[in-house]
Amino acid sequence: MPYVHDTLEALRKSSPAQTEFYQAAEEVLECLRPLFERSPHYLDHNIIERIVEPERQIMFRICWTDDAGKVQVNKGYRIQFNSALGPYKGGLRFHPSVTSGTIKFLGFEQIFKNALTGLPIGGGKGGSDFDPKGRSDGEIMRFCQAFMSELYRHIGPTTDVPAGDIGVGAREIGFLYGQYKRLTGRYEGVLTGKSLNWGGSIGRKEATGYGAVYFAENMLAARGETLAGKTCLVSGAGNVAIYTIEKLVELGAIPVSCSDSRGTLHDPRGIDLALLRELKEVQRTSLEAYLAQHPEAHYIPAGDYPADGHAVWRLEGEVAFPCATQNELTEADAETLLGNGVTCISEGANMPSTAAAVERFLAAKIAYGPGKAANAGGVATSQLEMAQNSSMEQWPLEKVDAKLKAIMANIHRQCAETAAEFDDPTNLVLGANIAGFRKVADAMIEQGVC
Ligand code: NDP
Ligand code: 2IT
Repeated sequence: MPYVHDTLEALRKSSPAQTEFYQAAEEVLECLRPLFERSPHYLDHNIIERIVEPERQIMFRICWTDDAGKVQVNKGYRIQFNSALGPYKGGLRFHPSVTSGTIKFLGFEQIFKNALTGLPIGGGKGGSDFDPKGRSDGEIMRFCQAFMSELYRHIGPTTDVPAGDIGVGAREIGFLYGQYKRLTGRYEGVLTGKSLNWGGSIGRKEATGYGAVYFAENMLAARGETLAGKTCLVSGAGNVAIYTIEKLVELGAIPVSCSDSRGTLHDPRGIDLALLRELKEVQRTSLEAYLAQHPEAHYIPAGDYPADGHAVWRLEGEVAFPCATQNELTEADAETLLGNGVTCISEGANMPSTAAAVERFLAAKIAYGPGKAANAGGVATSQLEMAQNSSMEQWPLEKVDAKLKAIMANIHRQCAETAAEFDDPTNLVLGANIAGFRKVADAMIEQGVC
C-alpha cells in the first residue's frame, strides 16, 4: 500500500521535527491498510492526505507580567484539525514541553477519539509552553487572561470549544472564561470543565478517570473477569489519575501507585485517596509529602528510575492505568509488566505507550485499551456539558454517569466488533482506528471537497 508510506514520508518533509505527530499518524495509517484494501474508495477521495492536514493552525504570542513586574513571553497554539463531525473540541495543555508538534499529535488523536464517542464533535487541541509550576494565582490569572485575549476571536460554542488537559483545570478554565466573557460580552458554553455553580457539568471532573476504569471493566468482562480485588498500577497524580484511583477503590480494586514529574509513590496497602487529593488538589505539592503520614509507603525519586523506563511499571500489578503523559511507558516497561503478569492496560493519558510497547501488548494479546478509546469519557462528558449549556439545564450525577457508562460500553463494543470484522479480534488499536476513521471519512465524503 504505497499511499500509507508516501503520506508518512510527505509529512516528515513538510512538517519537520514533529516526532510525536509522526508516531500518532503512523499508528493510525498502518491500521487503515486492511480497510483500504476492502474499501478503496477512501483512496479515490484522497482522504488520508486530507485527514493528516489540519484545517487550521493558530500560533500566537502571549505577553504577561509576573509578580516581580517582569514581562514574560510564551507561545500559544490552537489547532482546528477536523470539523467533519461537529465543532472543534479538545483541551488546552499548559506545560513547558509543549511545541506545535505536541499540539498536532494531540489534535490528530482527538479527531478519532471524538468520533468514537458517537457525539457530534470535531477534533481540536491547544495550549502553551507556559509552566504553571510555582506560579501564584495572580500570575496564573494574568497568563490565562493574556492567552484568551488572542484565542477568543477563534472560538465559540458552535465553532470551537476548548477544555482542560495537563496544567489546565477548573482554576484555569475559570480565568479563561472570565476573560472571554469580558471581551465578547457573551455568557455561553465556549469552554467545558467549568465550575458547577456557573455552567459546569456534574461529573466532568471525574469523567476521564471513571471512563478509563469503565473501559477496563468492559475489556475484562469480555474475558470473564472483573476488577474487584485486582492490584492496579496508576501513573500520574493529576485529574485523570486521581479519579481513576477513586473509581478503582469504589469497585473494590487496589490501586497501589501514582506518580508525578518528581517521583513515584508505592503504597502496597492501597493509596490513601483523601491524602492524595489534599496533597495534589489543595496543597499542589510533591508526592514525597505522603510519607509523613504513611512512613511504610515507598517513594522513588525520578533520579532513581531505570535508564530504559519508568519506576511505576517495574512494580507488580495485574492491571495498569497510565495517566500522566505521552511515551511514559517504554518497551522495557512493557516487557516488565508482561513478565509480572499484567493482563489489562487502560490508557487514561494520550499515547502514553511508545510504539514498541504497544507492539508488545498486542503480540501478548492482553486486554489493551488505547488512549483514544479508553480516555474518551472526558471529552464525551464535555459534550454533555455543551448540551446542558445550550438547553440551560444541569443534569444530576446519576444521569451524567449513566450516559458516561453507556458511551464507554459503546466505544468498547465498536472497537471489539471492528477488530473482529478485520480478523484480529483482540486488537482494539486496529478496531479504534478503523471505527473512528470510518465515521470521519464518511462524513468528509458526504460533505464534498472542502
Ligand atoms: P494534570 O495536569 O491534572 O496531571 C498530569 C499529571 O501527570 C501530574 O501528576 C504531572 O506531574 C504528571 N506529568 C505531566 N507531565 C509529565 C511529564 N512530562 N513527566 C512526568 N509526569 C508528568 O493533567 P491530566 O490528569 O488532565 O492529564 C493527564 C493525561 O491525561 C494527559 O496525557 C492528558 O492529555 C490526558 N487526558 C486528559 C483528559 C482530561 O479530561 N483532563 C482527557 C483525556 C486525556 P506534575 O504535577 O509533577 O507535573
Ligand atoms: O484529551 C482530551 O480528550 C481532553 N483533554 C479533554 C478534551 C475535552 O474537550 O474535554
